Order: sequence, then structure tokens, then C-alpha cells
Amino acid sequence: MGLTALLLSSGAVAGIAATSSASQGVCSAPAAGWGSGGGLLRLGRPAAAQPGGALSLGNSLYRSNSVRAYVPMAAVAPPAAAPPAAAPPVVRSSLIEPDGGTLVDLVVPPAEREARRAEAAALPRVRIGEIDLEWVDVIGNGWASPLRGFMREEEYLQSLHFNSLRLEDGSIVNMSLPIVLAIDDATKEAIGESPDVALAGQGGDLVAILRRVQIFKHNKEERIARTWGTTAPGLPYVEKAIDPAGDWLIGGDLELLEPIKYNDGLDHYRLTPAELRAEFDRRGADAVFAFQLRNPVHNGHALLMNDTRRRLLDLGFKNPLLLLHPLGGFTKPDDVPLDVRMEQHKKVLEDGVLDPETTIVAIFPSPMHYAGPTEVQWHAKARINAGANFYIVGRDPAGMGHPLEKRDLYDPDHGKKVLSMAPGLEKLNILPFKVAAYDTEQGKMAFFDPSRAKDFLFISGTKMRAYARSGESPPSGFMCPGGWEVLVNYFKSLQAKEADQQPAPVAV
Ligand SMILES: *[C@@H]1O[C@H](CO)[C@@H](O)[C@H](O)[C@H]1NC(C)=O
Ligand SMILES: CC(=O)N[C@H]1CO[C@H](CO)[C@@H](O)[C@@H]1O
Repeated sequence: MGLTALLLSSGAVAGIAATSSASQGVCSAPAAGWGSGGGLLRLGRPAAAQPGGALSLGNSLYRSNSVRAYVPMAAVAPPAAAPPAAAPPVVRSSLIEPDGGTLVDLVVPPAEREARRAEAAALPRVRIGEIDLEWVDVIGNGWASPLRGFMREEEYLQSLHFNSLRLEDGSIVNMSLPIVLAIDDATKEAIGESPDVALAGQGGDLVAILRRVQIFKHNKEERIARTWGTTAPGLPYVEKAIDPAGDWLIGGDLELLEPIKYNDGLDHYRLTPAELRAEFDRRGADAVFAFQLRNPVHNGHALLMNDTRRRLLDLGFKNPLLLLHPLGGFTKPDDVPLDVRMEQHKKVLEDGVLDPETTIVAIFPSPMHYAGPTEVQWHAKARINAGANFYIVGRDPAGMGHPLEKRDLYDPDHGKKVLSMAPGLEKLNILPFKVAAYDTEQGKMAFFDPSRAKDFLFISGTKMRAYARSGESPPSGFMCPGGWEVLVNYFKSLQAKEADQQPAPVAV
């Protein structure tokens, strides 16, 4: 194991969150001891899992913000040289092992599909919702490895209470979010004593078989309180997927009758963990740094991602690749929708803000919980399974504004602190990472310089919306013109929709 968390802070990442939380756009001073000026870049022992790699990065902590702090690291031996171009491609075991050692793949092989479908047709049927289907995709393709189905009670309790699962061999893997399927009384009744059930989509189409099922009580309040740390009304996932759900949970082993397709024109972006691993190998990556996001990419993000790559090169890696990994499942209604974000990301690559040669854009199919530090562990864990060995974490990952009060639901620094303290990660080096914001002096996104704080502008998602609505452009250099145009069109279409929804004046 060796996932390395690249811990970034406020600025660029904060500046894009499309929420209206109280501290949006404010550059909060980082807690003492965590480097002055921003976030932390944490580097692990990346070459350990690599054949022939002799890179040892040591265990000391670098908490100073000085660039010199990480210079000694460049002195260590570089990773094993890549094979000459003419040599046949080396089959790698990959950069980092999936949790539990093997990548889970629960899609029935094509030759067996017909028989399995016929079997499914005769089983009691559970109608699943859109978010459940996203979880079927997530589990089926191994994002949640070693989980092989919706959680039974034992797994549910471990996830809820320990944020992890103990495997048969005694080893422990993270699982900070319970992945469960709820059913109502009538469905429970219909299943009766059947050991297996079929899962059907909203249109009645058979999707999967759930085997050796176990049905147990769905204590919603307890689940919500333990996952979110609050039962305040207005939590988006709770309102969408838990409040309306049944009072029972059904766990079991999943078998997908075929790969899930969304048919939204974006399926080519939905690379499975196995496909991503193959792509990293094909491109000869010797490090992969994942960036989870659910917002448009601005130049501050690009600056951080470029800088991360440069640091990895400085450390001796020859071909670090960026996995730009937008979340594609459920998001709250005021987030920018997936199709618009993908269009925007495409423009960012076309406009050369990120280098297409060293960037892979793919969709992470998980639904969003907005459960802050609890959820960020899930986001990191899933990327281990996809083969990323570096993980970038910014300010307030997976957080949102408090639904009732004018403050963030979670301390914006807790996500990165929790990741940096996750058991098993303590033998890592911590490197400072600076904050990026719009530098009005230079007229571009730049690393924040506290000595001339007044020159820096933090552009929040809310501010972006305001620019787009008023037809005003953000300062040039904030986002590439192609990417900005995509957003303007989206925000304008929203405005038009809202205008349509205004109640028509009633004649008296
Ligand atoms: C990031 O790197 C690419 C490729 O080297 C470059 O074209 C682009 O301008 C850089 N972006 C930023 C924001 O620095
Ligand atoms: C990313 C992360 O938090 N990984 C940890 C998951 O849990 C195991 C077992 O506690 C740790 O070894 C990992 O470091």
C-alpha cells in the first residue's frame, strides 16, 4: 500500500466550490504546524511497489513552507528507468495494489449472460433508483474493492463504526461510507425466504442479481448521524436517497448482468478501474496523481496540477500522469451538472491549460454524499483501486455549507488532516503546497503571496455565477476562454429557465 495524499489548500480549490458557504472565497489561515501559506503536499514511498524501484523517501516530516524543504528529496535515486521505446511493453503489476489485493469485477462474462438473465427473470424483483444504480456500477467495477456487493449487516456495522472492514485474513481496508440498498416492507414481503433477488432499473430492465441476501433494519437516523455527524434537514443525499427509502436494508453478493451504460453521450469517459490501470500502463506512467472534483477547472487548479507534476519530476519520476477525475454520480442541484463540466474540462485540454499528453480525464461514477472528512476517505480509497498512488486534496473536500446556518458544515481543514492521519499513512513525508488565487498584479492565477495579500482575488463559485449572469467576464487569466464560454452558456440557460418558472401575472 502506498497512497500518497497531496494536500492542497484553500485558494484555487476553495475558489471553485459552487456552494454559498459562509467562508467561500476567503483564504483562511491554515492551522499552526501545518505550514504557513497553504496546504501540504505529502509524498510517500511511491517506488516501493515498483519492480526494481529503489526509491526511498525517508520518513521525516517537512512542515516548513520553504521551497528548499523538499530539495533534498530530489537527491534520492530515481525510479527504475523506463524500457527503451523499441522493447515490448512491460506488463506491470501496477503502481499500487487494489485494497484487498485483487480488483473486484462483478460483471458476468458475455458467454454466461443469457443464462444469468433467464435466471434473474424468475427471481423476486427489487426495483432500484438512480443512485442505487450508480452504486451497482461502483461496486461492480471494483471501485469499492474488496466489497463484492451491497453491505450485509456485519459490513454495515464495521463501516459505520470503524470506517473500515476487516477481511477474512485479518487485514483491514478503509470503507468510510456504508454502501447499502434500502427496500420497503412490501418488497421485503415479496422476497420472502428467497436467497437471491434480481435488481431492476426504473424502466423494469434487469440489471443484476443479488445473492445470499440478508435483510436487516434500516435505522435511518443512526446511519445519517454517524455518516454526516448531523441530522440537520437539508443534507442533499439524505433528502434524495435516504428519507424516501424503505425501512430495510438488503445486503448480498452482486452479479451485474452487463456493464452499466448511462447513454448520456459520456460513457466513453467512464473508464473502470481496470481500464484506467491498463491506460496508465499503456502510457508508461510511473506515478499517477488523482484530482477529484465536481466543479469546473480554472487556471488555479491547472497551476496546482502542473506544479504537482513538476514536483514529481523533481523527485525523479519520469512520467507522472494526472488523473482528472470528476465525480459523475448524484450531485446537489446547485452544482454544475456533469455534461456541462465534461464539456468544460474538454475545452481546458483543447486550450492547452492542461497537457493532454500527461492528463487522463475520466468519470468517477460514485454519487456524492457531501459528508466531508468521512467521504474524502472514500474518494481516496476508490482512487487507490483505480491505480492512482498520489491523491490531491484541497480545502474542504466533499464539504458544503451548513444547510441551516451560515457556516461550513465541516472544518475546511479537517479533510486533509484526516487523510494525512489515516492509519497506515504516517510514514510519509509532508511537503508544503501553496495556495493559488488570482494575482491582480500579474493578471493571472498565481501562488498566493501573503506579503502582498491585497493583490490577490479569490473567485468563488458564487462569484463565477454572478459574473456569468451579469455577462461580465472574470479577470482574464482566470479560466481559458473556451471553458468560460461553456459556463456562461450554462448559467444563461439556467437564468432563462428560472425566468420561465416565474409565475405568470394573473389577470384580476
Ligand atoms: C500547465 O502546463 C501546460 C503544459 O505544459 C501549459 O500549456 C499550461 O499553460 C500550464 N497551465 C498553467 C495554468 O500554468
Ligand atoms: C487512504 C486511507 O485512508 N488509507 C488507509 C485505509 O485504512 C488502512 C487500514 O487502517 C490504512 O492502512 C490505509 O492507509
